[in-house]
This record gives sequence, C-alpha cells and structure tokens, in this order.
Amino acid sequence: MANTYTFPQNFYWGSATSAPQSEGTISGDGKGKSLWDGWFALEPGKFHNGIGPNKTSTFYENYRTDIDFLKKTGHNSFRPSISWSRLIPKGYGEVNPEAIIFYRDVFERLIAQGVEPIVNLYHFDMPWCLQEIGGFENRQVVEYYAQYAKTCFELFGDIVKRWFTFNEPIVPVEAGYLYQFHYPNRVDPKAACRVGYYTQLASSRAIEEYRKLGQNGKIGIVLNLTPTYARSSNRADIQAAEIADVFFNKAFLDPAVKGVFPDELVKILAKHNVLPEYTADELAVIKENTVDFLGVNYYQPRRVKARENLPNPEAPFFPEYYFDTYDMPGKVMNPHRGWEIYPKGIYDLAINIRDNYGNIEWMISENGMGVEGEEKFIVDGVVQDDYRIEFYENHLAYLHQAIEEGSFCIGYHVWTFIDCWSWTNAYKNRYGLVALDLKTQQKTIKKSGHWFKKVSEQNGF
Ligand code: BGP
Repeated sequence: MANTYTFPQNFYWGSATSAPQSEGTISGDGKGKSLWDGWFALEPGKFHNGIGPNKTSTFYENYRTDIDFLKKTGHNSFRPSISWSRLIPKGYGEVNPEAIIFYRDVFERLIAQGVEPIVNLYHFDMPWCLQEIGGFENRQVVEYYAQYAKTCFELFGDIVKRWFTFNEPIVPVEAGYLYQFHYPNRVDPKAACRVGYYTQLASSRAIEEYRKLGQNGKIGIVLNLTPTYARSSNRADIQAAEIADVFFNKAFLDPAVKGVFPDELVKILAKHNVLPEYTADELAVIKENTVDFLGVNYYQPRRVKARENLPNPEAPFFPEYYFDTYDMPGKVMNPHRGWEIYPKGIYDLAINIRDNYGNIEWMISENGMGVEGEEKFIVDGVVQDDYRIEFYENHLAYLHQAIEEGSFCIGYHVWTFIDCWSWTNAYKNRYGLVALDLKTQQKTIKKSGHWFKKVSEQNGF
C-alpha cells in the first residue's frame, strides 16, 4: 500500500537515550561518580521505589545484543550520550581507557549496522567531583567541559559526524535551582541564572573547540521546546504567554541559533537583580559559535494566562512572577503519565523555526508517550501499545505537513529505544520501543517497535 505520508530522502529514523539512563555500572569499569550517583548515595528515598542510577538498563554490559535490537526496530540513526564521568572520572585530567574502548566499539558497531550515531555530550550528568565545586555555577567548570568536549571530538570525531553539546540545558537550571527535582534541590534564582548562562557559554565553547579541529561534521544542541499558548486573545494573556516563551524557549534557542540572548530576558533578569555577571569576551564566544543544526524534544505544550493575583515582591524570583499556568478545559491527556497530548504543537514549533530562526536544519530528537504500569497492556508476551502508535502517527502527520510547507526537518527520533531508568521517576514511566522486564531482564519488542520498523523501511506510513 502506498504511503499517505512520505518523508524526505535520507530522513533520520531512530531514538534517543542517555548514558546515565541506560549504561549502568559494573565493577572495574573505571567510571567516576556523576551527580546522580552522588545524590542517590545521599538520598535514595527520593528515587521511585528506591532504584538508583547504578541499576539502569545494562547497556554497558549488553550493548552488543542491544544494538541488534536497534536494527530489528528499524533504526538508521541513534542518539546515545557519552558519560563525562565515565570518560574522565574526575571531570578533568586523566581519561579512563576502558571508556575509550567501550564508546569506540559502540560507535563502530552502530556504523557497521547502518545506524548513524548522533552523539550527545551531556544529559543532566555533571561529574560528582565537579558538582562538589559548584557545577556550572563555577566558571572553571565551563573550561573543564570544553576540554572534555574536545577530548571526545579527538577520540571519536573521525567516525561521529553529528554531535550535540547538551540535552535540554534548561532542565538542570529549573530542576536544580528553582523547582527542586534535581540535585542540588535549591531555590536560588540568582544561581539558576548563573548556571543557565554558564551552560550556554559551555555549549558555545564546545562548538568553538569543534570548529578549531576542522572535523567535517556538524554540531548542535538539543532543546526541549514547549510551544506556548495564551488562554485568550486578551492582551494580558498574550503578554503572559510571550514572557513564558522567553523564559522557557528563547532563553536557550536565541543564543544557540542567533548568538544573542533575548533583550526581554536580560531586562527582566536585571529588574529582579538576578542577571549573572558576564564579560564582553564571553558574549563574543556565544555570538561567534552558533549551532549548525538543532535537536528538538517535544512532549507537551505550555498553556498560560495572566496572573490571577499580584505576585509577592518579597518572594524569591520565579518566571511565574509574570504568568499563571492555564489548565485548559477539554485538553487531551495522556492518562498514564499526566501530560497533555497536543500533536499540532510539533507543527507550530517547526513553523516557528522556519520563520524566526532562519529555517535552520533541525530534527525531532525526542517525542514519546510515557506509560505507568505498562505490563497491563501485555497480550501473548507483547506490549500492545496501540495508544503509542496513534500518538506517533498523529505527531508525524503534523510534522509531515510542516515539512511540506518548507520546514527543514531531517529526522524523527522517539524517546526511547529500550525502557529505561528516568531520574527520580526510575522505571515508573515506560517509553521504549522495546520492553524491559525488570525481574528477568528480558527484552521484547513492543507492537510500536514493529510498527516503527515498517515506517522506517517505507520512509513514512
Ligand atoms: C525528557 C528527558 C529524558 C527522559 C524523558 C521522559 O525530558 O530528556 O531524559 O527522561 O524526558 O521523562 P519521564 O521519565 O519523567 O516521563
């Protein structure tokens, strides 16, 4: 049967994962502790069912057979991340030889199978030794990160031709320094802004190092863009949405693609006395080292309205000073995860990139549907995840429309490959194309995994 939706030639079909969520650790692997290992040792009770990062999906041990599953689920590309603390256990200095062998073998095997590795350098996983000296609050850590990035390019740049500097850089900022769901769990808006600024600078420094080496590849950043919708066309509602957009999208999108921070953001941060210190040289690095392409993670939109009450001027500064979250009646929900499902959001963000960001090359680097208690959908040993297939098809239809209208989208990666550990949620929400039985460690392709293979082979559906 002919496709209803056919995607451009050489479209990337695949999935994303991250080192801290998939590798696990075994004794003798030489890995240093990351923020997740350090935090879990301090507060195991904060993690769902007390399951920590040491128990993640065993990719370090089983990558050879796991890579076979990539083929069986139709991947022509895959986004893993390198663990900074595995490669450089202290965060700077000595490189772990076991890690070099491991990553090299992973990338070579992927390529041998026809799966292009698109490699991310940082997925929320600050080395613990560096977190102890402030992580990205500390200017020195920016340079350690740039050195780490350069080491990765030197070690693997001959075979890895697409890189991402960071995954969702805003998440450690908001989660670690405002809303308290990542270590160090502080409420410190000034630190949040400093961490955000130094993370952007670190990304730009990595790009600078990459270009200096003259490798013939591309480098970008993965941002979680949340299209932002106002409750109504009322001026105050619209303004609330514009400010939320500045904080949660433009704060990284503008410097990444245009090389400058949005004026509105700078004004607001200065007004609330949380603007980080910066130098003209740093701003020049950011200006000169913009991305070649973008990865976009899309799960759900953001809906906002004008504030119902005046904010307390004495309270710590939060972006919500300027808006309230809007709980729109009738929105479609994923009842298994509690997030809104809004496929048209993918079209809106594609058109935004086309019209306001120079139609830069980009790809969906994560899209997916988390389901708690997914075992209940197993029939004859296979997860019958028709809800997930429907979710993907609805998003892909809108993505296809945006591409038809000229958006330069080069791929679609789902979250994720094999069900994996997810930070403090541990194994609560399952996203994989492949199910993982935690008791037996058996891996079984879900209905969506078989469906994905067909879509990839037909380059559409
Ligand atoms: C994204 C992260 C992933 C992954 C996913 C699912 O924002 O990049 O690392 O965790 O969210 O999140 P959760 O497991 O909380 O549903």
